[in-house]
Amino acid sequence: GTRSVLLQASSQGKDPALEFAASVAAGLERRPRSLDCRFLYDEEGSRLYEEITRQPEYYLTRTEASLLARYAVDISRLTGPATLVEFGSGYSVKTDYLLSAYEAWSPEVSYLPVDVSDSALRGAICAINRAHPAVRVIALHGTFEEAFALFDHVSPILALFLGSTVGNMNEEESRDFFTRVADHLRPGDHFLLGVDLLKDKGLLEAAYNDAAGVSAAFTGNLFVRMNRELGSQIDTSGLEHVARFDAEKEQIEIHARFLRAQTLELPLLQRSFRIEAGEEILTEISRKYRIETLLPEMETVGFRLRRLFTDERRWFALLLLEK
Ligand code: AVJ
Repeated sequence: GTRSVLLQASSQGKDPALEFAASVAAGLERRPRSLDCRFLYDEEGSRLYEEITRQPEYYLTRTEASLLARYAVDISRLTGPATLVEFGSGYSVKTDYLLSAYEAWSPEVSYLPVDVSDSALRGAICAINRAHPAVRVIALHGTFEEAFALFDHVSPILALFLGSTVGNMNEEESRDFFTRVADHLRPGDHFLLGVDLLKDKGLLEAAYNDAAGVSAAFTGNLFVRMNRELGSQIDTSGLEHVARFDAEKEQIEIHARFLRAQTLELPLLQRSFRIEAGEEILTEISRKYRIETLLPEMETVGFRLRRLFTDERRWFALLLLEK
């Protein structure tokens, strides 16, 4: 609709392929080797993740969606009218419940989704224009960091960080991120945070190793993307998806294991990397949370809890926080 816009964040001047190559090179120089999970979300990766969310083993999205369906109206009453700013919005499927609830205050809700996938943002704009014609969508294609500039122009805000996306960040990264969110909100603004809770290892590992193989395809797609965009010349049939729960770190760790030795080329940087047979490259972590440790962390950075919503099995939690 004419009320919606898609903004491209500051990437002007930078060459995306060169930035991608530099990130891959930095990751392959690290020990253990790892890649930035942000690059999992090209058009095909965003589509595959959406397919993961529909797998029977992947309880996260379904559980969070049922919490939002049940509590969206309560959340909107607790915050009052607000502009919704969503970090890592993807296709904005779950946001639908919140948009409906906030439309009760006034149909002219503003919604600012922020994502690194512009295909997902385009999909979200189409779906929202259809389902919520009065909602004004101002989509930002960029990183979370680039989104903070928007905060100064909007008030009051309900910032959304759903789906346990925070689980992709390590402890230090998430503390920095929460601090940045708190610093950019004003007193009376809110932050709705969705987190996957610590649970039985079998259930966790099943969620990241679905029988249909969609999780494996999602991991493999990162290398397909590298071949296409960077000319990395990886034989992707020689890769295996490995996801296991580290009980001590309380996180799922996802790797691509190289079944055979290969050389990964980065012609843009004129570099190549030897990967040994059996070597594993970390593509993502997915941290699992305890309310009793997360809440004090949120309080330390300047939030107070308005309400905690969780399901009967205590698999997933939504924290409604106030600045
Ligand atoms: C999008 C980060 C929430 O960690 O559960 C799912 C990503 N990767 N299966 C998660 C993911 C493989 C997902 N998050």
